[in-house]
Amino acid sequence: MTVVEKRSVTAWQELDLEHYLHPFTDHKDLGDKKSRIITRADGVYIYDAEGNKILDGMSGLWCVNIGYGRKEIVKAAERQLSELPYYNSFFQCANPPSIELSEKLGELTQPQFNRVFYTGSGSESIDTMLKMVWRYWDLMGQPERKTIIARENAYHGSTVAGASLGGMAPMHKQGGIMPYIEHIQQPYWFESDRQLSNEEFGLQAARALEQKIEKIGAGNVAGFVGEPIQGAGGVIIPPDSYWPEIQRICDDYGILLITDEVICGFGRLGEWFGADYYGVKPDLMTFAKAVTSGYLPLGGVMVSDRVGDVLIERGGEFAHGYTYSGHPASCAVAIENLRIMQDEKLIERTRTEIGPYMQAQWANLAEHPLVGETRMIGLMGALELVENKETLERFNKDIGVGTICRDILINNGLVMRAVGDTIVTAPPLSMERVHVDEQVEKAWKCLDLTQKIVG
Ligand code: PXG
Repeated sequence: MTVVEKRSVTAWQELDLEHYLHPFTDHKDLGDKKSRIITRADGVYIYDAEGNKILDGMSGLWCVNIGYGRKEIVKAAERQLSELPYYNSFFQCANPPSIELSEKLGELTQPQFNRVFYTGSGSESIDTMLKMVWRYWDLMGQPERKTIIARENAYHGSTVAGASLGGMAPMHKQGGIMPYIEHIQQPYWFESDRQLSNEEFGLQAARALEQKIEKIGAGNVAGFVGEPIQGAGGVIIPPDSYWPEIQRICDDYGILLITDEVICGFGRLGEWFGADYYGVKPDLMTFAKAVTSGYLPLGGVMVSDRVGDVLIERGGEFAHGYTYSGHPASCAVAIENLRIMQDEKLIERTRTEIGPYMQAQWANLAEHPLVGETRMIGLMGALELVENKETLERFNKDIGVGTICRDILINNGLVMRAVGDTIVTAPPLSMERVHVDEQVEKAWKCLDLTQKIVG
């Protein structure tokens, strides 16, 4: 049984160019280069139609945390699709997998979380969160509390609310920006003038929130949203002083704290959620990606009792929801995925074994002449490419050294992402030491090859 016809690589590429508009892609540019057609995957490797085996240092797109090819997941999906492939959760209906997953998520999250609202993606989770925040303050009798403060260079998805809350200038340019959204600086020490110590800089970056609240007027502010570690922005690991100060400010002003856990959630940092890693207590958490390890689409918002009790006790109907909210097959896959994470202790392993091993190997890349800084928490890391290792001066942007390096990496059997001149990685939590060694050896070799071109 085959669902997709087998074709030659060039036939796939031609059809792709003709008919398929890809996300975040310059199609004129793609026309010159052609797509790489990924045909299968197993463990920590993906395979393309030309037969290349590539170590996936990005877990797909920050999501395949348990690795590829897990037959238990396929069976869970098959069982559910046979029994009940779809039914909606509107009109007083529910299905067993979505209920069981809700119970499970209540157990895995901090004690204030006992309820979940399902979506189909991270972007939809962000939209849901925004509407919940507005609804909450309306029901609290403070409808003027509308503004949500987010960070520059944050990524919160591609829908209009996601792009607006995100801090990506090119997205704002093309999609506009919604009202009631404000941005403050990101806690990116390497990009700062580096005059302050890391810890002092963290405090200063957090206090930008306080200044913004004062400027807008505390009575107009609804909440603050941030990724525990910014992912798509370049794996920006905040100084340890940052999140406790953000928590202090949110508490002082009574505004809602929202962590966007779409990347950090489900083990990436060696804890279930980024909020757990940083010891903060959010009121809402958005999630997606690794809740199913990407095997099927699913997202959601964890709702604390502070918000949930008000929505339910005072709110009547919350006029919001999606066809695929609580999709039974996605929820069944999520349950099996979380079982695997727990039974195989993938998160403890990330915290105490494979994470520390990878962090130590990754840190060795700092010796390379092109590398100005390395950083990694759990299995989420970055390295900064610089022209001058002493002064940490970057290359001229027009050179595109990050993209050059990224292309060399994939042609040598390793996927990592380039965010400008920052190379980022988030490999599967199922990595073994041999895979870590392979990744770091390949990275070093490709840095050498990059240096030959730009050095
Ligand atoms: N929040 C965060 C923190 C994310 O990383 C989203 C929301 C949106 O999720 P959906 O499922 O709607 O895509 C994301 C998504 C990249 C890249 O290039 C990162 C994401 C998506 C696409 C590309 O690193 N993150």
